[in-house]
Amino acid sequence: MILIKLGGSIITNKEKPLSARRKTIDNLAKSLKKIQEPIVIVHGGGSYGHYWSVKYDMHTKERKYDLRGVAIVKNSMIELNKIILDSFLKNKLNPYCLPPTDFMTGNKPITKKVKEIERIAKSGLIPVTFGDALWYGQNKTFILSGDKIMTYLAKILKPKLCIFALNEDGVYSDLKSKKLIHELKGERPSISENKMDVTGGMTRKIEEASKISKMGMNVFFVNGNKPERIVKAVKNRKFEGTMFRGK
Ligand code: IP8
Repeated sequence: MILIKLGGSIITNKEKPLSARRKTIDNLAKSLKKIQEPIVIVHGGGSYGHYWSVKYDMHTKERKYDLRGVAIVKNSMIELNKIILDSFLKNKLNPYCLPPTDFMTGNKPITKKVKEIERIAKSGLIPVTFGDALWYGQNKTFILSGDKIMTYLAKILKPKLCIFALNEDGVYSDLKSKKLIHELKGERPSISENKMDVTGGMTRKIEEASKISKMGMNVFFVNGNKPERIVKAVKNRKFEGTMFRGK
């Protein structure tokens, strides 16, 4: 099984609120069609979920956030999710929409439900889940990042490969020269922070990728604008991006 995160920066235009990059999403779907093994998709919030989370000052900490914000963030994620599902359907994939409420209780994954995701993927359907605003309990809510979902799913499902599709070639050792790091073995590179992202942008991704690779799985950061690189990584094990080697 292959676990793939479609980052918000690749599926939406982060400069413009509520704008999906439909052509890019279609191209990603076309490439995913070429993968012959079970896949599970997680997608981020980009200029949908993050736009509203910033407006309503909502974060990953469990708190009593404005309920209007909770409702609006959730609604915007459904809207973005629908765009992804429609694109998958149009490109002859069979997506199976799974909001995180289907396998999370509070801030914990429900193991039995997560294991079911693997069976769904093995049937040929493609489970599609996403970062979201979630109920925590005692009138508290929180923003669950799709990156965190990747770690939860990886821990239980032990995919052959975890892929993060980004709007960059991978992790750069130097942001100015964009010198790509091809492989990381446990060490964590320091990078500058993205302020518009309530869940922590690239820093969060690197943190989750390190956690997953420490559990023994390979994690691959790839440019989602070049979706054939995803297919190559899955099929030929040729990696044009940054590989976090599992230990
Ligand atoms: O973009 C967060 O998911 P992420 C989604 O994967 C929301 O961090 C609702 C902001």
